[in-house]
Amino acid sequence: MLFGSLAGCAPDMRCVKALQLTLAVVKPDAVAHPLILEALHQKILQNFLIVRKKDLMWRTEESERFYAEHAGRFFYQRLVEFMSSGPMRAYVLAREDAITHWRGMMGPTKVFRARFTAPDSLRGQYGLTDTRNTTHGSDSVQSAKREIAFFFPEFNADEWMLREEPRFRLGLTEYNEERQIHTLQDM
Ligand code: 3AN
Repeated sequence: MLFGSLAGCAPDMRCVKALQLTLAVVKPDAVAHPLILEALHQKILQNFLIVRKKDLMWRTEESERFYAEHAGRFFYQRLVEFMSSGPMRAYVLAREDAITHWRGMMGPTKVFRARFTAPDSLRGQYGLTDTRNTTHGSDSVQSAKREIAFFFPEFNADEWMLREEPRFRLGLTEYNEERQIHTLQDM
């Protein structure tokens, strides 16, 4: 199943195994359309606990730094310009298998392939081109750590795992409508 409740968790969001964090980004092509942005937020909410959320816009330098590993590839310049062309939304998401689940929800990088092989995926539904492909997601534990720190330098993931993860895992959270994130219930 592509979308659903949190794996390993009861319907009330209590989970057995430790939660994992990932970085999810809604790219400028999707943020430009409020209805798509809202649909993506609702899908995220059905599948993850939202630990942090931030609306932001990059300068070219940040875009170049984030995608440095792709420097020299034919799509690099296009990618860098696109990612600094308009507002984005970044999330720190939690769930037991956060990295692979979000990658699965996104679907293949290439939109043509996404439309045919994973039509219900986010890129299959909303992707415009191979560059303007709606969302980004970390592809490993190491990249999640690096990318979360890149977008949320003020967020200490180790500290969160130590102090908040146990209570998030137990479902002791509530969704804050105003901030659009999950927060710990008052003790
Ligand atoms: P993914 O985002 O699926 O992990 P990566 O890391 O290979 O894919 O590529 C990073 C970004 O570079 C993609 N999200 C996409 O915007 C862009 N990109 C990758 N491959 C291509 C391509 N063949 N043509 C145009 N843009 C591409």
